[in-house]
Amino acid sequence: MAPGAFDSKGKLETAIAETVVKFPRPAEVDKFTYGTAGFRTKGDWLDHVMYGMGLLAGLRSRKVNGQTIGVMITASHNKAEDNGVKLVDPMGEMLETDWESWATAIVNGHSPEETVKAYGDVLQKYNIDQDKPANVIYARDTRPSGARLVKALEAGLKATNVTYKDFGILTTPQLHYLVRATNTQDDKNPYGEVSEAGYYKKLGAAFSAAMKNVKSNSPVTVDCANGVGAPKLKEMLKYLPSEKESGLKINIVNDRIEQAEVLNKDCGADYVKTQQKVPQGFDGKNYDRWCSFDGDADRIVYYFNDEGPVFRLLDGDRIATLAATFLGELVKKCDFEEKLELGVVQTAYANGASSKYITDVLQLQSEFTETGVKNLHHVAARYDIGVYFEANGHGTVLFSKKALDTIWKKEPQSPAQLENLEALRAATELINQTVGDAISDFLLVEAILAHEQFTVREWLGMYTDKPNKLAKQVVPQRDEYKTVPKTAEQKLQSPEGLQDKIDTEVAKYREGRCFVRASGTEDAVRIYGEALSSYDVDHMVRAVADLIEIRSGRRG
Ligand code: 16G
Ligand code: MG
Repeated sequence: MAPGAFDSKGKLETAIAETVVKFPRPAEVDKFTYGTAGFRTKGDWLDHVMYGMGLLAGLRSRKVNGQTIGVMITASHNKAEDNGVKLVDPMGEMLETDWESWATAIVNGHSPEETVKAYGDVLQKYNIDQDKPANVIYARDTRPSGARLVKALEAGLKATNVTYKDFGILTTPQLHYLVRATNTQDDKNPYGEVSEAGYYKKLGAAFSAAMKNVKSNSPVTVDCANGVGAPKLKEMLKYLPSEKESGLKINIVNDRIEQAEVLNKDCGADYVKTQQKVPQGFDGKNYDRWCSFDGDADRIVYYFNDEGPVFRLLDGDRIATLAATFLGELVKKCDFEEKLELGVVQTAYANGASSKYITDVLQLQSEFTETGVKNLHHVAARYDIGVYFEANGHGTVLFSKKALDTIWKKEPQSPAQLENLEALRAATELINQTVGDAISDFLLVEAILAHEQFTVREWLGMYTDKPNKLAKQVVPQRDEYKTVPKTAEQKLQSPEGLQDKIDTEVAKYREGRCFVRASGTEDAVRIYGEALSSYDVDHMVRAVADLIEIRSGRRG
């Protein structure tokens, strides 16, 4: 490399400087930050960010010896005018945390020189050889701004000599699947075919295997949030056993992707979970089984109307306990010579009754991490079988290499054991190992309900939720609210003295648990509380909210 030049030809700095000016920073944004789920803001303001992510994706690929990196353009459950972007690492997992600050640095340059410098800083920091190959694949959800943003991304990729492929419109988990499939093509056990059809084939075959000896309690209705989940689930149906074979009838509602403004509007997983109500378009009778995907189909929640009608939610905690029960039983029945350790990972927002059920009834290990999928994912990966779910419906199950070897090598000792082994094997194929996936989780839940012959009522009856409340309090400066490390965000270390006051308040309530943490996505703090009765919860959460308001007022 020539002194001071990024590549052997010495042309790269000029290429970046000349192209970045075509995607100027929007005046409206002071600073972009790569948060829990990447960059996310109004689609109109993201061209510059997208260009920068093209640069960073190429750097990341070169850093990992040319393995393929993914770029997903989506704003998940946000309104249609928003958009966002996140990078996917080689095994389909979220971008390594250390690189988030580089993402922030590379998109916040105020001049072409600053962007070039940020690029050079990454090259230098990781000793990256710019002349080596780089590979990137990308996809986007159904948002109107997606097609334009792709152009900005491609400009960043072209400027830095990256080989790239556009996979068009996909769900977020499909892109994660493709990244892993691409990077394992030459392995003994490739993750799957590198195509959208490969995804459906893999899941379809696994679902057929899982349903081989059982029949479903039909039907189920899926609210697709008027997002990308709708066309993709419709495509998935073509690869599933027929209604006659499986007993499962799948209805799809909220599939109007051509009307951008209805995306996530009064529907979808986030709406149902936060509003605790059925979505727009709901026409179910009591006890009808419904579920909702979010806008990019990486989250799912189930629900039904009970007598009354009373709305009943079967959220991520319920899916985690259902999956852990099912997998735990199968592992026991398969009687492996080698012990497989099963654990369930949740965040502090998990209902206490679900955690108690995991430890006391299922006798499994239960752990808590900080909010955000990447945090749960890493802890779950330490188990042979690690189930992780956030209450909001994002989660999956991870199988270690040891678990997979054990499960696939075992010689069944009886026809009954063979059946259990086949069901377990099917589960390892059905579950997306890279990230929470609404389509994959949906098929898993449907297969489990068929195996257990559970109605939604019986599923709900596994345990009784503790009365709880999640409140939000807007504060002048949310970053003042910092939590003590390794407490799963349940203790504040600042503002000083506030945690003591919260503790004093919470101690007044029977079986009270309450914590405050700054949101990573909104200018507010969240207050979560649980206690023996709804009356207690309401009072406790209000009292804690008052403590925060008094503080904010003082600042004011
Ligand atoms: C992001 C996270 C989600 C988390 C949520 C918390 C990913 C892909 N998404 O959407 O897992 O539950 O943030 O939001 O990690 P909050 O910080 O506003 O409470
Ligand atoms: Mg999402």
